[in-house]
Amino acid sequence: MRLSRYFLPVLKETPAEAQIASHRLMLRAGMIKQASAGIYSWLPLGYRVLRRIEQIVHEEQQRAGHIPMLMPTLQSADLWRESGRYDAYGPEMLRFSDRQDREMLYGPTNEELITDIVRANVASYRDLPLTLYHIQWKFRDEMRPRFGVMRGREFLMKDGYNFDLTQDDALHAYNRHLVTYLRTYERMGLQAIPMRADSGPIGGDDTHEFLVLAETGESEVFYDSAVTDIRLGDRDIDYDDVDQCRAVLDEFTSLYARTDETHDEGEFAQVPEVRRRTARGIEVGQIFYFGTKYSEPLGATVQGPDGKQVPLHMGSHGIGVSRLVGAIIEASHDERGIVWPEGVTPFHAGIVNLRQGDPSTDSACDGIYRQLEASGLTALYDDREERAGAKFATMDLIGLPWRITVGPRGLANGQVELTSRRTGENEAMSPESAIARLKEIYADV
Ligand code: P5A
Repeated sequence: MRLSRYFLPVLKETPAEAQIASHRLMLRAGMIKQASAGIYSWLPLGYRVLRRIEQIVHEEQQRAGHIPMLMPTLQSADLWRESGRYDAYGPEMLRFSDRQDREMLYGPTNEELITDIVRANVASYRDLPLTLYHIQWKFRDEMRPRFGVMRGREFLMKDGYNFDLTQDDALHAYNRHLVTYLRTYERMGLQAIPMRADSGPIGGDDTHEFLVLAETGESEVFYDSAVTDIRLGDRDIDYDDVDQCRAVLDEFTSLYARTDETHDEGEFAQVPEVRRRTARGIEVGQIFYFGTKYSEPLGATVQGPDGKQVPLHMGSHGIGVSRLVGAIIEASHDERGIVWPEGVTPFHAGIVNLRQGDPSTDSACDGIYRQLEASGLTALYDDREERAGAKFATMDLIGLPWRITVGPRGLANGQVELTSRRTGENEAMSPESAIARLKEIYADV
């Protein structure tokens, strides 16, 4: 993409309404624009990051055999009456009527809708296990929407639902989701710690939230610092292997790590004092096992191996896709702007032409741009007639992890500069070497 033809409305001033870094930077970098309280338009740069995050979520869900689909945003109140949640959900649910006076709502979550699909179409234990998911906008009329996309009213969620014959099978699905989530967050350059939490309006006994530690996080968390040393890394996980998934859950959840909802001072006191931590965290996902809470009232049963009808064991699992954009920025920025992890960057590299209009720099930039795109890497080429300082400031603000700078002096020696946004390190090399280096870097992402 050539910047002269793109739509990147960066702001010079720091917006007064934004209290935390990610919100400020998303506004300044022209990623979002508020439409009304807690509701945002995703401008082109923000939309690219959102799509990258969705892509990673899709890949990791499908790696585990979970099946993508799409349910609507609007739902009928009738289904929620069947489950008993229509009245229980309270003022966070946006309710309205259509022209036929049918009561409708904007879905805050989809347990009822998916259970309705499954009860109509799954009749036998032979059709199980089944995990369906979608990535769809939700609406929750939060009392205090704040921090930009972190706590929106309209927000994008990946929500997945498992249907199993037995509690054991459903607990395997729970563990399997935990592993997929760990991998998903690590690919985004994040450490998200599973912490025992409260199940709130979704219900059930087993639930973990995934928290990214950050001073600006909304949740208070208590944990054993040793939990921050554990990584999933690139271990090969067989998602059908019950013991292997269980072992990962045990490894990640046996040390003390809880949100304030389930915190227990007595148990926390058992953690060696030097490792006891109280901090804040951003909740980027949550998994639930709730058994037959929805399948029983909605009559979602299957015929078991013995011929008897049994209610399905279920769980649901959510990732805050739009919130993740903010969480990643909270975890990765500096005083000049965003620093995107390679996994989610909106463009793989920026190209800065230090002397626009000079035939040699123009043609070198064009060549680099074409070669990057031909190798499947995306580039944002700053081809505007601007001062070098202004071009660097824009690149730093929008946070592309790598920048190729092309100036007449270097080019006279056949060299350009490759700069890391994270470390600020510069290296002079030929355009071919810079392209080869970027290919190498992104091959592992
Ligand atoms: C699990 C999937 C559920 O709704 N039902 C379907 C279950 N879980 S949850 O924890 O309530 O939400 C899942 C994730 O969505 C994000 N989230 C939000 N993001 C931005 N703004 C909000 N107002 C908001 N509310 C929830 C969180 O990341 C949460 O973990």
